[in-house]
Amino acid sequence: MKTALITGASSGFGRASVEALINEGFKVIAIARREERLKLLKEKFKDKLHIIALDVRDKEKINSELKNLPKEFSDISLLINNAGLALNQDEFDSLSLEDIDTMVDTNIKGFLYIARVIIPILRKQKNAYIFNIGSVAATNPYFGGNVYCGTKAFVRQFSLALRNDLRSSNIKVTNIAPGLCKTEFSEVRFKGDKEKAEQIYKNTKFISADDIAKVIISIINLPEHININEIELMPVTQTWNGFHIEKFS
Ligand code: NDP
Ligand code: 8X3
Repeated sequence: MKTALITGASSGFGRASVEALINEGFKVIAIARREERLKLLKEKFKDKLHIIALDVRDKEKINSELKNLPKEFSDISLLINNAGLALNQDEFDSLSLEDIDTMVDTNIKGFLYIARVIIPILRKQKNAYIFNIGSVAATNPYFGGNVYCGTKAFVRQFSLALRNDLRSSNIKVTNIAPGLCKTEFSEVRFKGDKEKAEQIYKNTKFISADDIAKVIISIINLPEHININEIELMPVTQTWNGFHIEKFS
């Protein structure tokens, strides 16, 4: 039985991917900060799941936990590097330094700490896969996206460059760049303002977390010699908005 490691497994894409991969015959290591959520997953998936409550910004804990995995979960062959967040959607100079740090430290540094400790394990497998969760925000700068857009541009470019580093290995790398998806993402972005978050998804269509899990499953079931470098997906109701031209009044 193959083993996958998923960060951000307590909600959204990560949570949906836990279930989809277990249904696909994987054992899963689920990582997130909210231990109570992980414990509920453990009750459901029992010995198919190993849970680790940690903050991906905590590199010491990542190293100690992931270098001492239970034997039955130690042969990881699939990583979904997914934990991440946006905080606020305002002009850059109104962002707090704390929010800036949280986005950069989670979406870039935490993401790298996880990749750094897992890639040597993936190298030992006959076939391995890394899914990095980027965003359309990487290539479509929007008002108030500033730091978040920048972190996802990092994820995208890192993923593509990592493909070069791993070209003689058995590890494939895919950057997944979703558009509008309904998860806890907007509620986190707007700091618990459920009404504001709900407005984002009102009167339109959106991608679900299960849709993202389905994309991952369909990619891992492609012929072995194919690497999907990048996949961008949006709901049918989302497109680009063109350039903004500011007019003098
Ligand atoms: P959710 O808010 O539903 O899930 C985010 C997950 O990340 C949670 O499980 C959360 O768990 C975890 N997480 C956040 N910070 C940390 C941390 N410091 N350490 C460990 N885990 C952390 O959002 P999504 O599922 O939508 O987001 C998943 C990824 O997808 C993110 O990288 C996001 O940027 C990206 N994305 C989302 C889109 C969307 O429209 N929803 C579109 C494009 C990309 P906990 O709080 O328990 O730690
Ligand atoms: C999340 C999608 O458009 O809010 O990455 O940045 S967006």
